[in-house]
Amino acid sequence: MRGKDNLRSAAEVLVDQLRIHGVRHVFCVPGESYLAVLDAFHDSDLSVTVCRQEGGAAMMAEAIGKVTGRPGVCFVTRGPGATNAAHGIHIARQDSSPLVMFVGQVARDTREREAFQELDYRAVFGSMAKWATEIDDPARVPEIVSRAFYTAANGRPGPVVVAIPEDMLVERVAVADAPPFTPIETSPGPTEMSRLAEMLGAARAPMMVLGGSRWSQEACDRLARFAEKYALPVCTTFRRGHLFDQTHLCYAGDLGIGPNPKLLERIKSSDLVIVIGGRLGELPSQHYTLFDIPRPQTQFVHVHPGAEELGRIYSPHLAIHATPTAFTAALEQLKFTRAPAGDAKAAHADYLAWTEKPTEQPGRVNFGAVVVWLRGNLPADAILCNGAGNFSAWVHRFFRFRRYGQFVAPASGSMGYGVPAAVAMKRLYPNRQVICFAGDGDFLMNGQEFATAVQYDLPFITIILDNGIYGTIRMHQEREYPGRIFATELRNPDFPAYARAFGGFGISVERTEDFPAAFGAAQASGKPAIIRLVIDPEAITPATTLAKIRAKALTEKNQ
Ligand SMILES: Cc1ncc(C[n+]2csc(CCOP(=O)(O)OP(=O)(O)O)c2C)c(N)n1
Ligand SMILES: [Mg+2]
Repeated sequence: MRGKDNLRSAAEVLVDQLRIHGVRHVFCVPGESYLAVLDAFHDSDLSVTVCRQEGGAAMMAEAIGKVTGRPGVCFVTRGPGATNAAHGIHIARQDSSPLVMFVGQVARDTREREAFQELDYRAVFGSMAKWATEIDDPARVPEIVSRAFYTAANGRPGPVVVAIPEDMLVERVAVADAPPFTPIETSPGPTEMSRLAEMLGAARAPMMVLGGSRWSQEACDRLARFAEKYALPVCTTFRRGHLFDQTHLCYAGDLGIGPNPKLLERIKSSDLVIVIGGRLGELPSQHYTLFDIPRPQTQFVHVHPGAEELGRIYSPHLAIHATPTAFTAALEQLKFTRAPAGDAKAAHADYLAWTEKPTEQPGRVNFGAVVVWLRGNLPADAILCNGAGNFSAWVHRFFRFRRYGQFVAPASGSMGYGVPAAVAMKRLYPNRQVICFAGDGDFLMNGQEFATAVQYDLPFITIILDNGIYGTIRMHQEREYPGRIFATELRNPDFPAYARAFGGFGISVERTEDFPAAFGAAQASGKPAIIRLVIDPEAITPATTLAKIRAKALTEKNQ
């Protein structure tokens, strides 16, 4: 957009630049520090979602980055706006998701005086963001925004923070737009691929471990075809279950918190482990115990899009610097002198046995049974979101993800993620069914974004697991300090009434058998909905109870 002088304000250049880079959605909480950008949005065709808290806005943008592989974008105000948003920046960092956050900044001539809400964003986000910068010169907006997109999306993706001083935004400039950024697919070289073929051909019991970002449906399909051709077992890491069709005959299970012990045994006895896309962080590596550091005890291949991640913790027998998408394309061309002789049958049978039926639980609502019902009744392209808490263990274990991008949850273990992620997914895919699972603690960390769902008519269903405790912490407390309950109990609001107060639909479920009807009613309402499940706090994991954990800890203490 140009004025009569044929010039544009820096804010207009910035918004034009977003459109050129393919941005369709922006999430924001407004601030007087970037009014000029809001005004440029006024005449643009971007879909702008105004949120209730910057943490929510940043998580929404992160969720867009997570499923599309292209940077999600949010705008927040200086100082408290930016620090509120830190939540989403941290998730983007740990989950390797592309995100660009713009922060309104004080005017350039007041900087360094600790002006109103002034912060030094390079310092504040220095260790959290992949790049943190500030634009001083309006003529450099195209250059810096372009770099922000390249940086966020390529290599190992991550968050970029760009501070935009308010006086800079209103300056008018004649400047050419930068062209659209391009995602760069780093392809493996022929030498590494032939070495991989040799290693696979020689392996007795190989295992593929999928994680991280930079996947696509195409990449997942190619990997599945390769696994099927050679009967290679495949597992997925913490909260990356959507990278492999879990009903596929080669699916071996979820390598996260509380994994199937048989999966762990199988990985430990593998003579070749191929980690594709992920960092094999603390949770999937079972607190860094699964493989020796730095040199794993088994033949170890690491495929990662970030060169700096290869050899960072594990010194691999073969390192392949490639994006999962490019790597899986190369896999399809792989030539063997000796074809791999995998056997995924037993691994998949172990997975099915572990997940087929819900476990017995105290209380009248068995969440495992609810998840099993959902897995049989949700459409194949439904999207599931959640935050953090023990409740998510039932989703990881009993749901069966089929498609890429179907599971949107923080590998970083950040509470409060589910509702913002569901808002973002419903904005991105209005015609897909979106379900959010939230703990009672987890929900209220960003429950205010339920108002955003109502404001934009986003009818997703939030299932709140109301057990009256910060269950995860209570579980650890009983393990470490049995019987000494402290700061883990919750007195909750009436969640269905909360939903109704916001203009949504709310219902409580006290027995497993009442869930399908409640779900139907939530769907039929056509509104954002909350279904509260009354969960017995004793039902702390699918495998055990609080009383058992306490008793075990007391016995061990007394020994
Ligand atoms: C932002 C954030 N704060 C604190 C924690 C620590 N934490 C992890 S799980 C948890 C309790 C979750 O409680 P709830 O949502 O009720 O789920 P439950 O474990 O009871 O199923 C807490 C406090 C965290 N992971 N993230
Ligand atoms: Mg709870």
